Amino acid sequence: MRKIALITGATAGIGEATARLLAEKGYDLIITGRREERLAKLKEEIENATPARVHTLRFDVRDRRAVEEALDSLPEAWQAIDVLVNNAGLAVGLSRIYEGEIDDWEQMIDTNIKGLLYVSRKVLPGMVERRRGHVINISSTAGKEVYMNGNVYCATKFAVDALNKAMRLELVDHGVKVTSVNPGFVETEFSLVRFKGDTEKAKQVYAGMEPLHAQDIAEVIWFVLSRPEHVNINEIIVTPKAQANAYYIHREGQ
Ligand code: NDP
Ligand code: 8X3
Repeated sequence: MRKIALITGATAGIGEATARLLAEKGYDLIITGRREERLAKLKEEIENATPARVHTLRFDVRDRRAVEEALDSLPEAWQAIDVLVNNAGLAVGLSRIYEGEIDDWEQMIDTNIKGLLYVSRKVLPGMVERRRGHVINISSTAGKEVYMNGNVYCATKFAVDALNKAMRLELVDHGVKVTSVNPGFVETEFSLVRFKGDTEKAKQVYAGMEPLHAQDIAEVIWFVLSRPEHVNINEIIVTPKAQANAYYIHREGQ
């Protein structure tokens, strides 16, 4: 029987690459995000290119009711979710904490922590009932070490790290695996979002080094999922070759 993976934030970057790869590997997909046209386009492309079936759910993870309604709306054939990839997330702004934009903080906290919790709260009971499943939480090197001006974004990813550990503790006796994938710099729409559409600033983040590509993380997620049933990868940190940790990056010519 084909497995079902629900991927949040599949309209761009890591989520989109993961959706495409898991479809190739034999999963049916529930893809979510706020941008409906992108969801529809991705569904069409994946269904044309692979045997996968794709169900789209448009919602904002910050909106608790919308999350609940969307997941309650799943037809019966889509309810037995085998894999949850908690990927939707973002950084907004990069400034010292005493100069930070409080609206930006709220957006990060509401998306990266509360949104992840709302989705998990709806999906986990089914996994517990069926005594199988795998949750992959996308945290970050920013959830392992704090870097200058990263403050609240880092705090949200430290929270994801803590929730990942909590989930593993509380699901281990229910046959559900839990893994965190912690990437360093990945060139996606992430920096464009962080710098509120400033393409020049976004480009500078990756100057003089080769960042990871979304596909690199999709392949790590596939590696995690394709281990034998008795094996659980607890967490995995993956950076570009030029990145030593969350804040030390070697740039050519600098
Ligand atoms: P992108 O900006 O390319 O993709 C982010 C995805 O999250 C989009 O699909 C977006 O969909 C979705 N999303 C954001 N906010 C919401 C929301 N409120 N409700 C629903 N969906 C939302 O970034 P990445 O692919 O790089 O980021 C994916 C994850 O990886 C994030 O959790 C990020 O923190 C993490 N990460 C990224 C790294 C990087 O360097 N790129 C490194 C480490 C971790 P839409 O806008 O359509 O709603
Ligand atoms: C995203 C990577 O280093 O920009 O989590 O925070 S970083």
